[in-house]
Amino acid sequence: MSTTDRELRIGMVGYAFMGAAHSQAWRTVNRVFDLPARARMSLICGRDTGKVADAADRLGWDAYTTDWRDLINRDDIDVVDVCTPGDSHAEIALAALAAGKHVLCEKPLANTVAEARAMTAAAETARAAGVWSMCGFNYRRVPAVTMMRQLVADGRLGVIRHVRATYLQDWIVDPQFPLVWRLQKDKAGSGALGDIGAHIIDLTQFVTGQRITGVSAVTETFVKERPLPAGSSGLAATVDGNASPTGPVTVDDAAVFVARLDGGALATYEASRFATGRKNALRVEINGSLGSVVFDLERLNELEFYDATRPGVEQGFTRILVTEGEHPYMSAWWPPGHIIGYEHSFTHEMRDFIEAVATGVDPAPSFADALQVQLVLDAVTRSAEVNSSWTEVEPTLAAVAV
Ligand code: SOE
Repeated sequence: MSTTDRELRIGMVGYAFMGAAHSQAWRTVNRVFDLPARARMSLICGRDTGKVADAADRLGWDAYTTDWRDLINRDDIDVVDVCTPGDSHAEIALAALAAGKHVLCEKPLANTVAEARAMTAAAETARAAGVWSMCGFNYRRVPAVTMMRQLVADGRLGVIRHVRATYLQDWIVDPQFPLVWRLQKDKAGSGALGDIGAHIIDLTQFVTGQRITGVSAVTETFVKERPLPAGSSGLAATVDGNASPTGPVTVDDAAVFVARLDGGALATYEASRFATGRKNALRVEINGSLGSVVFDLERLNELEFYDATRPGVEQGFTRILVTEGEHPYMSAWWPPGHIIGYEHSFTHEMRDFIEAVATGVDPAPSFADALQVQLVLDAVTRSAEVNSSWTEVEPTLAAVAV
């Protein structure tokens, strides 16, 4: 393993789901990959003293603080890892870049295009001083997804005609599920669109090398009022002057859109939190003139590949088990066939971030790449608001059997 004594001292803000996933990756990355620097889990930050102290102990951080500005101002922190809800990404990342800290920021980059533009401009300025930044679209780092990109880049699919992407969850199907931060626009920026739609936007652009140039979209909020979480403050909607135990959902529950990509492909996207039975179901299919490839997160060690250049009698979708040593990232893990999981994508993300920062090259996806995703999110939201392309179906006069 690595013999380097060079350290990158990490300060992470946030300790919930993404904080835990990033902590696992920071703990593991130097034990698996030989890198020019070692990540030191120096400081974790969270607002609640008791909870962040517990997180420091449980997740393996040297120390903790409740003030992210303290974290940023310390001379013994080199990297700021932003794992907070989207409403604080810009403030924290801008301050960290100004303080000369490298930044890894969770997706989506920001809650608005304006914030994303400011973060991208600050990242451009910081880059000139050798300060690097990256946005954490982790699914790019699933070996099968990286291999998907290689198949397209190598021309194995020919001209890309279709992109078909869905990201489906069902954790808020119950109308009694409380009004958590992900369901509040001022905290999350958007709902399923920005949370999981951002992933399939980034992933499909990464795999095809094409960018989305236009969209036509519909969004829906199926459950418009939800119980307030226990201990909510400031959220209590009042009804006739009396505190109401519910509050308004201010984000989309589902977003569906068609898109054109700049290489000519036609694409469909669906991001929903109401796909009952689908827990974290991300699926992307790319159809080209010479073949097709399918990635399914529930079988993340595999790709389905259709090679239309094979003799007709041999044609059919084949299953590629992406666990060989020559597959992306896999030589660092186990022998062929010993599969990896969701959390490995974060370890690969930290691997690439550490190598880029330690060798002084731009990590990908950059804030500029993430800004492009933000621009697509914004276009989808604006399209859904006006949706001028929406054509009503003429109602029939008589009831018809459907
Ligand atoms: C939403 O529940 C979520 O946690 C996303 O925020 C993550 O980005 C995704 O990887 C899993 O689902």
